[in-house]
Amino acid sequence: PATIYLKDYKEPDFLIKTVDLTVELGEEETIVTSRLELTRNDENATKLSLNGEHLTLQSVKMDGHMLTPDEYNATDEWLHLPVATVTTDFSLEIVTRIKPQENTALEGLYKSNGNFCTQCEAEGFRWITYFLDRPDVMAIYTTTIIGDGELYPVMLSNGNLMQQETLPDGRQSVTWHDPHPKPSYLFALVAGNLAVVEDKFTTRSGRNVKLQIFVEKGNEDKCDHAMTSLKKSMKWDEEKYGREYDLDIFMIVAVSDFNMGAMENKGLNVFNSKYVLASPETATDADFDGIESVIAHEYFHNWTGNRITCRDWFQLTLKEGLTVFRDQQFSADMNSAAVQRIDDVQRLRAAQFPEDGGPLAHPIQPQSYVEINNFYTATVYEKGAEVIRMIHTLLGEEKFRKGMDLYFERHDGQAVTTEEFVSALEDGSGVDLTQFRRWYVTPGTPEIMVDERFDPKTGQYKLTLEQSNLKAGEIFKPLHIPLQMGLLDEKGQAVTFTDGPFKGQTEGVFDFNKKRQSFTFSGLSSQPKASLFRGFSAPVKLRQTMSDDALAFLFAKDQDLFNRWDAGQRLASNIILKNIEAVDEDDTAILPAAFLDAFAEILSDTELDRAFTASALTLPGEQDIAQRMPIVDVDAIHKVRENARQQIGLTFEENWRKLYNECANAPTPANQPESSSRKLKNTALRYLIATGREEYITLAATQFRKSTNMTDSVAALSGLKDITHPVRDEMFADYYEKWQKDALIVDKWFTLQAMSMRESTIADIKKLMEHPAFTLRNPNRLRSLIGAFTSGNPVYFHDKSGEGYRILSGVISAMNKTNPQIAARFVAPLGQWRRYDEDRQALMSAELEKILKLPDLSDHVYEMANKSLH
Ligand code: HT7
Ligand code: ZN
Repeated sequence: PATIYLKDYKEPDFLIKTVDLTVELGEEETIVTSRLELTRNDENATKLSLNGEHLTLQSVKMDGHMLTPDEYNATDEWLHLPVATVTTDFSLEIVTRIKPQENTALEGLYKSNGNFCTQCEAEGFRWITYFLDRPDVMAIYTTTIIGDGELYPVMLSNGNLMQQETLPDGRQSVTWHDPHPKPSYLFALVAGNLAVVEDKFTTRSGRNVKLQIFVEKGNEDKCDHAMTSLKKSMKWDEEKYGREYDLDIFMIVAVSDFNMGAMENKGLNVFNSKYVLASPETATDADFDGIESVIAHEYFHNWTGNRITCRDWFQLTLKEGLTVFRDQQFSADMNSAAVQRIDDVQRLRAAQFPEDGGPLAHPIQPQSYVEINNFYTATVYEKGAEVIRMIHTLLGEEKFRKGMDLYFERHDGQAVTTEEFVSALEDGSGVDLTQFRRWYVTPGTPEIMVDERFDPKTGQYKLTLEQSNLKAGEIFKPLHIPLQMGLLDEKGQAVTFTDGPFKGQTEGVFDFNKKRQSFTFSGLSSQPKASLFRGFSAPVKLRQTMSDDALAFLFAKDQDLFNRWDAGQRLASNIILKNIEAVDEDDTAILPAAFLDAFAEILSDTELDRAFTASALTLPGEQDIAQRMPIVDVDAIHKVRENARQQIGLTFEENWRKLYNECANAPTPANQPESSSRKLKNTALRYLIATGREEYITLAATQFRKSTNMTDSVAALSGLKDITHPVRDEMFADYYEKWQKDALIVDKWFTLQAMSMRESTIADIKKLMEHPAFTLRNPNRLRSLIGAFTSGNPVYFHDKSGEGYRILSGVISAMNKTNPQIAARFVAPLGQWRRYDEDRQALMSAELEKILKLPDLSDHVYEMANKSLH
């Protein structure tokens, strides 16, 4: 397969001004007639090459003249047409036939539960018709959908509704027109027998916008939260960024078969139903949060992605990093900012750090790719968002807004590069970002070594930081890193700086832009404790040796809530790692007094937000701990972490019981959402179950039986999933019996079992793959079982028999042809093989080799497996 390089970018030879599409939907096949108005962009071009895949070409007309097959050249991927150099403007009419019913890849036009829908990002439009399918070709679209009005009463496309009629042959015809020029990846079409929930929003300049959410019939009562989230997002973007919506209608359609979370098509967002449908009985609090943030994310794309789009796919982070940053800001404003930040960083560390440390590492602006779908990664999205956040931190809120205003003003209606984005921020703010630009092209996570010196005689404290980045290799040059920090005195009070750029303040953002750099602070009476990279001000790994006591001190006292949480996580990881070294001699984790005291302090602090308390009292996950081991020992990590959980459960048993009862029965403190009480209550429940006492199994079972909300039901099941006990089987059976008709809830049932720690887990998973409700065809179902197993069950995925790896490679080979996008996404866990012992390395790489030998290997899977192996 060919590799595409950023350095080879060339403007298109021709541009498309208008697109007039007629899509005739049929039960066997769909006929697409595309009328294009084109114009020359390169005076020397003699050939127009249009992308097209999986299409049957019926006819081509140029300027009204029907071309004969010898006048064009159609291949599997292209339609080449000669164009005389004297021709400037011309028209084309292309008729193609496609089979959406047979489309299992969920790209282009496909059917989901009997409804037609599209997914065109990144290169799906070429599955619908021949086109210049690249984001720098922006055109105005008019779309007519024709089909059986009884089967498909709802027919939607981008823009505003122009006409709806019944044709003489009885078919329904609906025409939409989108006045905003857009790239083809933002095209959308939906047709089906769907229910609609409506609302409205008036923009601050007085435009009345109709809001519609289309769902399968019977789901109308599960749209309230999505609708509220949409209205909040629209208002927030006006207030925070001055961005208004620009059409008279905004539509969301929920579909059950979708490769990713959602898609920001202009005026017609298509969503995975997971990110729309919710009621307290059917969705957890985490699901509610997910919906709020994905609705916001897609809505915010209207300005960061749609009005201003990417010049080419190497610029993907231009829209994705920026939009993730904006949705994170939004969620922080809607909820507890500290908890939001903790969740965001946890996600980054869990998904992006391993990617950046492994064979699939790439800069947020990749320089080459084989298959662009493989670059919708945690790096482009989540690290991309951190890069924007660092610009925000360096500029400050006011200058950042000035920069963003200039970006919108300068580039509205254009397809641009990340360089143009950074220049606009620089010009709007007046802040030099020359060195900062290196973040865009540097792969790998910087590591920061810390050296501290205090001179009691002079009262001077000298902090020396050194940055390094193994992945950057030859191209390593120091990055411009915002160091947000403060100092704490011996009582834990914030120290006021007596000199330097932040004199008189207790916190500052320092420019750390050299390989090795010192920062000095004077006027101190004793050695301070430094609280570094507050709020996770840069996506770096801090390599700082700190005593348990020092970490416990920050855990208990730091003014910055994020760093308080982080100190607790570092402390717990240190302790677990120390215990792992001793695991062969003694199975019991030893939790030092410093840790238990700090834990007790947080446990009894009723002033803290309950959701924060829950996060602070949760031990780092097994994968977090694994990241700190040169060779990961999944079994030892699990054993020691579980021992620690049991010890914490037993040591604070009375506190957990009290907390459980308080959170379950007493009202939630004012200014905190109900969900924070559920989160803390269920944290307490997990520790109580960890004690091993039978009475808490009964408590979980009672919670499950009495629960009226999905959060508590799932938490109870999750608490029981690892035990072998009749109650466990009864609960899982009851749950399935009750919810078997609701796909999203059944997904949770699969996930919980995939993450079980019972000895029978591998056999159970194989059995579940044979379950009548399991299918490889639905990405949500696949992720719920196989995704949860590979990313959420390290012990059994890495079972020394190699069975976990074989399950995964079996799924990849089964999906390689039917849905290569999804198949490729499942390769990454095997790519981590170098992190494991020799036996596992051999087993994992053997599966990668097997995958590479598959007949008809897709480019998607090839690229991931090949990079993972070598
Ligand atoms: N921009 C959207 C990306 C997306 C996507 C990409 C490839 C294949 C399928 C896809 N579905 C959605 C989603 C987003 O980031 O907002
Ligand atoms: Zn996005």
